[in-house]
Amino acid sequence: MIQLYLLLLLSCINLVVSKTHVFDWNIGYVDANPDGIYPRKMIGINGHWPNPTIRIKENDRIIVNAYNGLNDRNISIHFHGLLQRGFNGEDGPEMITQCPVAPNSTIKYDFEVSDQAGTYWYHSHSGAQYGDGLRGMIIIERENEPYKYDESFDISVNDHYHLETPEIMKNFLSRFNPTGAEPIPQNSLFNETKNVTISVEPNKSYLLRIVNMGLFVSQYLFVEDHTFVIVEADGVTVEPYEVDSIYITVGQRYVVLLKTKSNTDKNYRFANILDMEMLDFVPEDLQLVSTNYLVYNDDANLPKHLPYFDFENTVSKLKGFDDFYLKPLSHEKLLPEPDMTIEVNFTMDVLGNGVTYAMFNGKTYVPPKVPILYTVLSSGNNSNNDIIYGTNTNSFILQSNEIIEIILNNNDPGKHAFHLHGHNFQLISRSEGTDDEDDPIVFDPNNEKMINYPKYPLVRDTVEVKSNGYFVLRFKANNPGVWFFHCHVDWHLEQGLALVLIESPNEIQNTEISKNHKQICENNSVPYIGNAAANLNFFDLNGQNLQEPPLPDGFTLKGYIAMILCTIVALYGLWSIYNYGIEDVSKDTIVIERLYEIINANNE
Ligand code: CU1
Ligand code: CU1
Ligand code: CU1
Ligand code: CU1
Repeated sequence: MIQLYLLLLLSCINLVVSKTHVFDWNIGYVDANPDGIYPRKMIGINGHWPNPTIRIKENDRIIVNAYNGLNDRNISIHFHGLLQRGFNGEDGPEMITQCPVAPNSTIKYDFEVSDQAGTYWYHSHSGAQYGDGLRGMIIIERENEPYKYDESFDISVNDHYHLETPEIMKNFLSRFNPTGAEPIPQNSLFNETKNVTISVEPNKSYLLRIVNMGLFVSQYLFVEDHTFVIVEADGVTVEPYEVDSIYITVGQRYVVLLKTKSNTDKNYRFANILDMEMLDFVPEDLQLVSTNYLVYNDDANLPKHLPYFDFENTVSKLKGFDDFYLKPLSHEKLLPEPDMTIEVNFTMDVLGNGVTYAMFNGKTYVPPKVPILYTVLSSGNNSNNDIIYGTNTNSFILQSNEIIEIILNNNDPGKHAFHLHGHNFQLISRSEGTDDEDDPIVFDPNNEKMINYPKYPLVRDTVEVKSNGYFVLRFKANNPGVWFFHCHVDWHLEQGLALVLIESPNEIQNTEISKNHKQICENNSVPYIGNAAANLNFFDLNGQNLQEPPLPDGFTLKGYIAMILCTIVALYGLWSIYNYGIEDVSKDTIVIERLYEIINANNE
């Protein structure tokens, strides 16, 4: 009885304290020059770019009315890291939980942020669109912070491309890029610009909230002669962990404390460095190492820029750290043995159209014709049958409160940053990387070293898998919804490096699509009932979107013709050489001898 009373009291307090924040956003192009080198259009909000930071308190409500003022593109907005408990339909990824928002339409996102605080971000979830600027930070302030600080700074880092992403995509997903080489950025950004100065005072403690909002490249960050104490990873508070630098993949966040010196004689470099190892080639003019400044003294000089291209030397001096060893402050224990294991082997393969695709167990993710959440909502008792979600969406059905394990073996020489919507997961095992492509490190449940799981594993929402390595994740299926799991390197997501978790379909059916979200589908002529093929007979998949057929085995007709022609030409060549070889050369000898006679006669 007392407990019930307390619960009622708490919910009343909550009602009083929690606030609704309404954001009316007109999303449109803004002329900008982020790196100071190349003017280009960026996607801004209400006529401005960089975009605003959403700053709220725990348990507040967010309403975003986003008008698509771009004349040539669909949009969507995802709130990265927010668990959206009870608000699956507001999660944002197009064709997963909503339809793409057509030009001149306004989508309304409306949700409460319960039981979450820390550093998050919002970004477009339509193709690689956030690379064109539709991104910003979300800060959820805690009522009681577990650490003390005097002041805070928000920091974002980015890789930056000069061309707009639709243009980059044309060349990337093309048979003229048969190795699937990722587009190389032209620059990096720090707070959406370069050469940033951060003014600090001596003997103070600063809280830095850091997000990598990039499309592709992980970055190293450090402040010369200072240390960072990591206190939060992806919104999860962790036991303080002192490091000389951080390494942050796209999608990840770190919150660190930085203590300033007592001496104000000097200013210090604050470097952000693109991880060169992720690039297929490094153009001569790509500044890998960028320098910003921690300014103690306005009258003192700023130190010189670190050498732009000296990646190896700069990074080799850093001790770094392995996020695997960060411990949540909550001391959440290792979850028990899984009820369901999803094991995926990831490869990059060329399909019949000559384009390189990313595959989970031989299948690349291809978006369905109806957003998957809407298939769940319109399929009644069939929602528990994975057939209805199509053969190319990599969908898995999870049941309520099961413990789920995801084993991912990376049979690719690249590093990847995998992100799960709707959950924070435990990272319970992860290998180092290897350059030996023929012998990747594959997870083996009988290998004692690999199953020596930590008692209190790291919990986060975006995690790196190393080159030709593996990781193992666990989480409890306690958040009904349709949740995307994908590589946050958006070039790879565009190549289909994704799967979909359909968690507790029966419970999802207790929710419904908002009127506004239905209208969004209608405005874009995207169906919102039916299976993956938009058929109302849920087991008829005729017309569904499928991956390209494989490259043909052996030769095609064209190949045979080409081979026959080549053989004929080669035989003719051999015949000519043979003929030349057996020709009577005596006539030639007579001519040469005669020539010598003439030359000698002249000399005499
Ligand atoms: Cu997300
Ligand atoms: Cu994200
Ligand atoms: Cu990736
Ligand atoms: Cu996502």
